Amino acid sequence: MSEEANKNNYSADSIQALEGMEHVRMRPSMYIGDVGVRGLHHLVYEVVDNSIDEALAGHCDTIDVTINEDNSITTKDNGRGIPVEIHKKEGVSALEVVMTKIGAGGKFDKDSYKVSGGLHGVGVSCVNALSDHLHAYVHRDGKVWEQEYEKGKPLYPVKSTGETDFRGTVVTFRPDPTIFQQTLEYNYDTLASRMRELSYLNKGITIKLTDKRNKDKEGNDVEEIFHSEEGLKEFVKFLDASRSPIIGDVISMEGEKNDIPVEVAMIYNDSYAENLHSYVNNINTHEGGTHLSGFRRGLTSTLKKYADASGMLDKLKFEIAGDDFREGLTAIISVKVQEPQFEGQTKTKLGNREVTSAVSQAVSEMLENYLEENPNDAKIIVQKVILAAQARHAAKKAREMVQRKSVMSIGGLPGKLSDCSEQDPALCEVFLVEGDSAGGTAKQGRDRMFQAILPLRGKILNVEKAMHHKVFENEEIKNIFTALGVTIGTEEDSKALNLSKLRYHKVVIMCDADVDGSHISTLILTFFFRYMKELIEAGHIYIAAPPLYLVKKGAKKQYAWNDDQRDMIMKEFGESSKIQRYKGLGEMNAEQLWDTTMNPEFRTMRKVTIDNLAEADRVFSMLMGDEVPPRREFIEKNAVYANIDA
Ligand code: 0RA
Repeated sequence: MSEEANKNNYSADSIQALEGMEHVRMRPSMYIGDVGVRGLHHLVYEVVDNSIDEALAGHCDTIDVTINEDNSITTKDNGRGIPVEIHKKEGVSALEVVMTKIGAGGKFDKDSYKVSGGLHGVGVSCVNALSDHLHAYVHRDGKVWEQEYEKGKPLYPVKSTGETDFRGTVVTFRPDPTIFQQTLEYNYDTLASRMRELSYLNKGITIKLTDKRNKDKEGNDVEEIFHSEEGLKEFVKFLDASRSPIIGDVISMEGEKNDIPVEVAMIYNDSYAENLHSYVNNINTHEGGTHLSGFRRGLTSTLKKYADASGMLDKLKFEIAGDDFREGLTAIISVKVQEPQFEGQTKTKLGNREVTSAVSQAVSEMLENYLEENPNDAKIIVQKVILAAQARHAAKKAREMVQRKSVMSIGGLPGKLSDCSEQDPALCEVFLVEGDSAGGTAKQGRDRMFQAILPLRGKILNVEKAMHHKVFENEEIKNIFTALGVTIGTEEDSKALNLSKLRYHKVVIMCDADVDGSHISTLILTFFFRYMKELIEAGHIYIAAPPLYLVKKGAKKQYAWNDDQRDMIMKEFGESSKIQRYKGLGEMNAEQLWDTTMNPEFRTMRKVTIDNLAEADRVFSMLMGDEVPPRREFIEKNAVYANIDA
């Protein structure tokens, strides 16, 4: 429809708006990714992003997010309030336009500093379309304005309902159960970790999260306040709390290059892992992109120049590679880009070319200054880089050994692997089983057609604290690599895993349901997270869920996976039912293990997913790092599976 026709044809236009909203309801995944747990939480992020935009524009500093008792969500900000006057083009209140027109996005003013706006940038109208009820309150110019909607349709025109001293926007929405069929239940921790992340990425803003469904010891609503004065600098400290820094403080900078705001914070620790997290407009760019390349380029060139000039590299017999500069580095790069181009499989890779040099220049300047002013730290960093280069050479040799083995056919498979007969990897599963005896039971119990068993001996190596070549030399880890058939790229910048030869599309970690077992599954998961993240991201990693109890009465028996289930079964069976608590897989016979844990028809397995990479990184470093108390507390509180979805 042309602009001209648009102006004089409100009704046609509102029909179009309606069609837009209908389209969101018909194809919700196109707008919010999916209609499962992720999509449900995405609704909250979408609304909060609008409030963050207000904050970035300098009009808002406080955002309240409340999970109500009925799992509806209320957000409140002290921004300018969504405009309510009649929108010239549409002939209705601007509030109604913002709430019912897909793509209106909210900001009519092109010059406004809008850079946030959600992963899909779809706007609050999308949330409205996917809610069976939404109530908007605008406090503006001394008046309260309201409008309610059902499935995105206004129930009445915007009306003024009172006076107010407050200024801002309050939105309550209830996700539509006919859309979100999998679950309507909000996860407090998921929302909390996103709000914490947002508060670090946008320093100075206060975000309060309240959960009205749960009370603390005093009987008050569970509540957390997220606020960061130092932004990324604090974020890095938070992520690295369980690691030991080797330099005095977090190196940080913030500035603008070619109109692109760039913020960077980084620190070196005594681990061997590289933890880079990058954000564009507050969105975690899992797949990296031009800003990350810019960071790498700036870091490498500046450190290399410094190291060369220092003479410390003179006796080194081989070249230093880019990777060597990033061992033990934790860094966050955050840029704001007006028109971001997202590429890649999950559309989380920044494509804008101009960003590379902006970030690279900013990082170079920041680092040059720092190295100049902190010669001791500079020396420590260069020494660490040299050590990393030496270790890399050793690791390369070890890795080539693994690779040579995995290229070989059956002869190269680990002796302990009991393979399946099916050839199509899409149909095959491999169980990584704790201990040889449970391995034996699993081997008897499995369906050998499509299920393979790889027993792992005792505790596998804690990769969080091991140098790379130690990891590749480890017997159990070599077995995992060769059994799975995956290889690692050897090219600089393409350490990517080669999944094309993956021999099983389901890799199932099967451990005892006790503290030791969960520790071992965490060790295995840590290995996958650090060395085969692609397997997790592609959804190939699962955790088996063996039952905790067997309830028996006479000939009747039933398994229970938690205390509630156990109690229900006991009630059903009545007096004198007997409970057996399974302490380990070893207490089950082959048939029981098949029935409860391995048979695809009856088992429950949990697919491992990563919601929030930065948080997962922090959790793994904490669980597997040096400091015992936070680990113990975490394991006791969360039984390890904090970041694992069903
Ligand atoms: C459109 C225009 C303006 C602000 C907003 C929308 C706005 C949207 C949301 C959503 C949640 N909180 C919000 N706060 C503001 C600009 C307002 C003006 O120019 O006065």
